Amino acid sequence: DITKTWWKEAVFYQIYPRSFQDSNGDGVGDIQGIISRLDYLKGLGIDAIWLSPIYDSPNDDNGYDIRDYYSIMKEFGTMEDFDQMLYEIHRRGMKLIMDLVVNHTSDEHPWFRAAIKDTSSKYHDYYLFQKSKNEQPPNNWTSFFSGSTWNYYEKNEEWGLHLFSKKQMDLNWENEEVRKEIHTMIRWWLEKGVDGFRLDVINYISKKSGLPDGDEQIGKLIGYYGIEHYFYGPKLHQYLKELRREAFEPYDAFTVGETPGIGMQMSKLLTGEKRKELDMVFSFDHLEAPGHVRFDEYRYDLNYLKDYMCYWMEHYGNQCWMSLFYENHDNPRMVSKVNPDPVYRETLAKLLAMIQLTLKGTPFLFEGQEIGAVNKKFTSINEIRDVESINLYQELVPSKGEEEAFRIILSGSRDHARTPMQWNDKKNAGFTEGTPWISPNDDYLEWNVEKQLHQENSILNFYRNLIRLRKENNTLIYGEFIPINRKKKNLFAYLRKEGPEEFYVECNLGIDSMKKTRMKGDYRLILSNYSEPADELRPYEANLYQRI
Ligand code: ISL
Ligand code: CA
Repeated sequence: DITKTWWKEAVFYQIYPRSFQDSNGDGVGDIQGIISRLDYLKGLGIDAIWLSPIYDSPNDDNGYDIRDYYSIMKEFGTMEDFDQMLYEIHRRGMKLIMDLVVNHTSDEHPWFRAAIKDTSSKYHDYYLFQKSKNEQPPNNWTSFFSGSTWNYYEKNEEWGLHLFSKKQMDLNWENEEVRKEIHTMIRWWLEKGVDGFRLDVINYISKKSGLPDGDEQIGKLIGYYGIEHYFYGPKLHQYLKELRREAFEPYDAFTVGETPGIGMQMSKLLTGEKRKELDMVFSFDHLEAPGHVRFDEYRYDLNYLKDYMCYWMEHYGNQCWMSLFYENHDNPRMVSKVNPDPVYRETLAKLLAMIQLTLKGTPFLFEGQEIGAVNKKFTSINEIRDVESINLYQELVPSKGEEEAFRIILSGSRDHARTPMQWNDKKNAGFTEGTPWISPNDDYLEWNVEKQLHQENSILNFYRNLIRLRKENNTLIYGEFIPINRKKKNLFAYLRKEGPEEFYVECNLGIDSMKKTRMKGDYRLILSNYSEPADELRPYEANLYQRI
């Protein structure tokens, strides 16, 4: 009784365009670069591409600060390049989903310009401005990128709200005209033929009216003040239903919401098939172990991932469908979080691949994951480009000192995911002929696409095999998920079952060998991250069997 659709069967691949492939030597990835790598993605088995923002932007937050929703960032190319890319993606039988950033715009967007130029203009109400009696901001909310969420506009003697950087101003979704502008813009891209959208921080769009102070306790606990007033706002469902009706539905467009912090029950309400809101969400609770935040230095225990996944698989229901991911452009590399010891890098990367591609849900790979990319050993704050890291560093230095502040940045910086894609062992990993906007990880001589394409047992070919198996066997997509020996620490074993077809996955989540679970029946090993079978489950061993 699960509805079958293309996006449940697809394997998605996220491209961070700035870091993927430069085609003209200016050191910045671009659309022609992407076009030149489409055959590679097709060869890997990718069905759909999620492209991080490529709209015109002053790049305070690498495109997540949009100046013009209707044009392409000059550094990335032209609208003709975009049209060509879309054509080339479709020609290969793949789909394209765009990044939709509509919680905020750049402060250089013409709407915002008009809003601050003349407070009586209609555009003033497109954003969230407030007066304040004293010199203090209107409330105690804190920005995700450090400091207050309020920026003061002296000429107008008022404050403007920004949950992210002060160049990313929050839109006023209460204003119907704002919502209509957004619907029109979405339809314009769908009219071009794009297949759907990833909706940036879409659960933040509705703010509690009056924008009251955030609770002190919650602020201290979560690390950001005010979040309870917007992470699941009063009109969220209304706005999403309207978006779907007015923009997505007429084009049968696919949507995946980026929804930090909402947990399972709210995810169900956002994605329940009959509720007609979103198709899927990215939930993030599994990216850090409980009690930890991204900037902590700690080892991530995969037993937590197992518990989280089992819990979701068992309770999310048949009306909702999970997204499966560990990485994106906002997070350090998973292999590094779990175990940075290079001895385990390859085995661990393959174990992670096995889990991601055999659980029930839609896998989203992030560029570089398929070659086992790890965090870069940045050595100085001068190598860091990300606005979040730079702001946090500046906030920390006075109390912690430069060394400690940099250590914290190094643990959690989003730049770990943003170093150039490692294509080969040539200059700058084959990413650019010029000077890259961020320098590549220095392991690229050994770890690159070209090398792994030629090695039969590479991580890349492991991914390729898994994707192929998933495509050839619907059971790996729609089949029931049945955990085996669930309570046993470090063992992650499960069946995927549909009718007479059955697959069995067994994984060792730790570095100590362990006993195998005896299964009744005959199973044939079809994929393993070890070249020879053994009686024990070795460190990070991952095996896929098919019942015969
Ligand atoms: O910043 C957070 C807490 O540290 C996250 O929960 C945050 O809400 C989330 O990462 C939002 O990310 C998205 O929107 C941002 C942009 O910088 C990110 O790159 C994007 O993925 C603002 O547009
Ligand atoms: Ca370029």
